[in-house]
Amino acid sequence: MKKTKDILWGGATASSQYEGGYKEGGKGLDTQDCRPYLKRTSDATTSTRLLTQDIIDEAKKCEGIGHYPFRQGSDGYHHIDEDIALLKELGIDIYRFSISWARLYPHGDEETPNEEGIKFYDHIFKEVHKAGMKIFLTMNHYAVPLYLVENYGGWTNRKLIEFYERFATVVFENWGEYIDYFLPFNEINAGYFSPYNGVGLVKEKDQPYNQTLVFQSLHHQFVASAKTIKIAKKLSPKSQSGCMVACFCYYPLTSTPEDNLKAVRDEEIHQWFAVDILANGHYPSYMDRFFRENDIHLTVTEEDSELLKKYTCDFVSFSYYSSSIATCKEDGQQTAGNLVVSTKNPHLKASDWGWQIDPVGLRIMLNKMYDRTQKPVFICENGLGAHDIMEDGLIHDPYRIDYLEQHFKQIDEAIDDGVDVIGYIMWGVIDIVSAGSCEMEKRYGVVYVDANNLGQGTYKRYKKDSFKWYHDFIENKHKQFN
Ligand code: BGP
Repeated sequence: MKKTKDILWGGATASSQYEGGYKEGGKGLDTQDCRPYLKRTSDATTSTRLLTQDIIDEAKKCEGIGHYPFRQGSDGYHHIDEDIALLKELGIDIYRFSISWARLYPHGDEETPNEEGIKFYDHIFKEVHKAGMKIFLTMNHYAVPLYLVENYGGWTNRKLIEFYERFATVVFENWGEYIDYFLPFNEINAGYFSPYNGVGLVKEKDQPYNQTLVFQSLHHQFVASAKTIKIAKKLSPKSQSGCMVACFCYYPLTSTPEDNLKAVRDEEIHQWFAVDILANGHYPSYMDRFFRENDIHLTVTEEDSELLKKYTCDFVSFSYYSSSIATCKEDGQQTAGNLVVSTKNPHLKASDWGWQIDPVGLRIMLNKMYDRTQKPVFICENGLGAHDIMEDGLIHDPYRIDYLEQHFKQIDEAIDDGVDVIGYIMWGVIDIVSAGSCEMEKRYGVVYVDANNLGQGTYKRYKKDSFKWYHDFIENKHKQFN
């Protein structure tokens, strides 16, 4: 029986939110480099998340960093050695990071990779390995080369599967020996509710996304995921392959049967369908009705179905920040959440960004994910985005320590429930730019980066109070739990 003291404890970044150096070392522009920071208003998230061509054209005209935070991230490109040393000092067992596709393939359709990109990641893999940390690799974390978006239509084009295979082959040829766990895609279900981020689909002005295009793009990613697992089995036999979804943990607003049915349906379409395909190897039957009712017609070849069936993932993983409410009533008071807006839960407190804090929801998701797939489960993103204040080089973040403590207790409960948990990875372990709202000041880390939403600051690193807390927790974890 798995014990909490035996699981892995880690931290995560993502290339587009962390690296910066958006044009250095031969890197090409990607979708995230075109997302502007806009002062938070109700529609800011939409316009900085579902980009139209005019916003992209505007971004391409801007030569420098301008107000495009992902072009600078946390300036990891110039702080990588210092940051790996900090992670080693923190004592984490495993570091999750992603590769910028456009740093290896500036356009995305080249036959051979950019050598400076290979050198950059070669250094990272070797240094992280030398520091004694395991590696959890996210191959692609939202950033699609802009050239593929503008010249192929992003993932609507089946050609992207072939380009992705080239990318995966180079990754596993060069670094397969260093990779312990990997995801072909971050939050692969995000393509449904965030098509620009997830599948590189430019939004038509004043038009809803064409749902057949969205789900055909997702299908191409599912096939690319299966092909990546096939490549890894050959080139990196010791690595474990995973799938990952953003989890929303829907509760019905009332005990009416209608609200309960809505909670079932919302979870199916927002998170389970991608898990069912990648973990079980076929489209679940409830999607037939969804496609029929939404007039969605996919092109699925015999080979696609064979690949999905043969190359399912070894483990399942998810990001969890907050739980959500499902209701048939339209007038419920709304609040923000990771990637999607939810109805407010009157029983829960919310973060500074309105995300509803619910540690028990993490235990529920762990149980549901394990019961559904019977595969080992990795929590590969969790944490608290907050306004941290630095005074005289000190950052007191008791609210983050409390958030983490509460969630860790629920992981221990889930393991006691019999869930086979592989590990926990704290999101944004070093402050990075927020994926949803493009804000540097929405901080998750135990390491503070001195930079604001406008990219002003020294970019110096400072350990928050939570740094020592997490270090001591990992060091003494066997005393925390049974
Ligand atoms: C997930 C992404 C991460 C991270 C996280 C927190 O969707 O996988 O990239 O950003 O959300 O969200 P945010 O950065 O919007 O606070």
